[in-house]
Amino acid sequence: MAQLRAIIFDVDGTLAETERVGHRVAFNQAFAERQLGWHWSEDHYAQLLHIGGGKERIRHFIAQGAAPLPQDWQGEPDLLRLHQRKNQIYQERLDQGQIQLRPGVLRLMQAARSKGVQLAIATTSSPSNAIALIQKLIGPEAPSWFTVIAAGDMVPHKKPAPDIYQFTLEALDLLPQECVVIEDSEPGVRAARACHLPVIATLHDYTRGQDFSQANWVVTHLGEADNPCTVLQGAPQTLTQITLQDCQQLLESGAIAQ
Ligand code: XBP
Ligand code: MG
Repeated sequence: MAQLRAIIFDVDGTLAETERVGHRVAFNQAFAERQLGWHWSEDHYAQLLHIGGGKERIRHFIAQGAAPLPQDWQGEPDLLRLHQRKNQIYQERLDQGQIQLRPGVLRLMQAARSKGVQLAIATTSSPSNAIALIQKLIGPEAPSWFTVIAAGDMVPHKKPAPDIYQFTLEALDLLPQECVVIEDSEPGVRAARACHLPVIATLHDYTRGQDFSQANWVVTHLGEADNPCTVLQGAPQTLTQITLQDCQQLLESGAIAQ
């Protein structure tokens, strides 16, 4: 019988709602400092989130042709500087306490640790952003909770490509049927399912309209005793919190074969 050995967490949107008040605001501040005259509204950013990776998102925005480029724009070196500055601002916002963990995330991580179930991270964002978020929102020593922190440019292609989940599985040295993935976005779900990993999607305002038909279970969030989640797809309707037993039940339901 399939035994749960690891829970693999996405970061942005899954551990915390980082995009709206974190990355998006930081992108806009970096654009303003460089006097680019660009601004990503909440609605526009929701569309741009289909492009995984901050550098890739800026490249896509420029390629669309709607972004005026200044005369002194030096192409890729400027883009990389802009992205680096965005990440500095993002990490400052984390330090200022602008971003919090989503319900149930810490509870499920602590339960996994107490039962010897490994934890891993598979994110499109950079390793430094992922580690900064974990240290700030969980604790300075918390990166050591994770057997693998797979992030950003460690792989050639970002979500929805399967690369980051393939990398994580190989680093864990586990089979898909021994793991459960927690995601928040359609590209993330597609990436994990392409590796035959079972996926629980936790929605939020930015991703609610996306296509989650490939996710095994869809819930509003992971749930707490005093803040129950609502089941939107797949899981037993009575479920109010995602526990280790629920993750085990998902594996036993044969999710990977679907
Ligand atoms: C979400 C992303 C990231 C962030 C920005 O990643 O697509 O690109 O928006 O991060 P995930 P970077 O949900 O996989 O955690 O600018 O560092 O790419
Ligand atoms: Mg995400």
